[in-house]
Amino acid sequence: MEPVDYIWMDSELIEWDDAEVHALSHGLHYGTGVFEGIRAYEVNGEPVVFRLEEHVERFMDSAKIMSMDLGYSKKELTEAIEKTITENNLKSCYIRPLAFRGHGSLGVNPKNNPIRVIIAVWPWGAYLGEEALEKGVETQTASWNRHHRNVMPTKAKATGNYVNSVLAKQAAARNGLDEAIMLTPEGYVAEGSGENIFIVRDGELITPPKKDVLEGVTRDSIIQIAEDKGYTVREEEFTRDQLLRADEAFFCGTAAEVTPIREVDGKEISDGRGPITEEIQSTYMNLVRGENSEYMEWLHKVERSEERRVGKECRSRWSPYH
Ligand code: PPE
Repeated sequence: MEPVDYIWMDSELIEWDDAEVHALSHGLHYGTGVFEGIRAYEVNGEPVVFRLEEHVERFMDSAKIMSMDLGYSKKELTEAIEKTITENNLKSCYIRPLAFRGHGSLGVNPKNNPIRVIIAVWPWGAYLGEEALEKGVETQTASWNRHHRNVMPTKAKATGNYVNSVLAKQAAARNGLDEAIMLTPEGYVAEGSGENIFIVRDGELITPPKKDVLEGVTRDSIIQIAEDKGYTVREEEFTRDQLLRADEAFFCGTAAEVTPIREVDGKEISDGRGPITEEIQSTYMNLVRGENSEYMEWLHKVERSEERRVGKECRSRWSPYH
């Protein structure tokens, strides 16, 4: 990870090296946090954020599910993200908003643990490697299931949810593979450790239904792109063997963008990047870079303003850290 100058913490820009938290933060002990993953791409020399509004909304929804009062409005969070990008002089970057319960008391019930909000940005290249975008990745189905919807709040992008993603990813890495594919507790294909998944069969796209997966912003974008191209997209449960006999398969996510899946459990799905995957991938990459006028409403131009309000002077809630 390449350090940048500042991380936004509780309304202030803090030097990268100083952006530390207390060892007794509740979020560290119990996974009480929510986060987002967002990307800005350089368009005409300026940073443009892909579907920023949807990501900020999901961040706020995740916080609501976790009973965390962020203390910032959608507008304030949007401006804070813009400020963090521009103050770090970045054009294209990954953006990681994170909210967690800080220190105060310990014990499962968070009683006196102020909500901390940070926004970090840094340059992040291809999530699964540059080569993967062209040649695809090798995967295995994970022995760890995706969470059952009554076990964890799967619609919240909660930090604690990611424990099983980490376990699944580590197991895949130990086997020399790039990524894990997680199944639902009922045994259907759900998603990657940090991506949604699509298969292509007989010219149609199929992706697991929303009830079992994180409602990915990229997933939603791909459905719209594919339908606009005239493809049928079905949001439907499919099994591990349906995945194995697919004509093509790919992951999608903010970090992973559109990454072809070449192999699952030692079996070849397609020889590198299949034709429909390639078409969807190139359309996606063109549109996030502002090269497709049909999807301009998904691009949020970052305003650089000296008058920006979110800063030390307008911290909107009490914090013990300042
Ligand atoms: N499923 C999971 C489990 C997931 O973590 C992500 C994003 C997605 C689907 C796709 O969602 P979206 O980005 O809205 O299209 N994973 C984020 C974090 C990855 C990480 O390693 O950290 C991301 O892509 O930013």
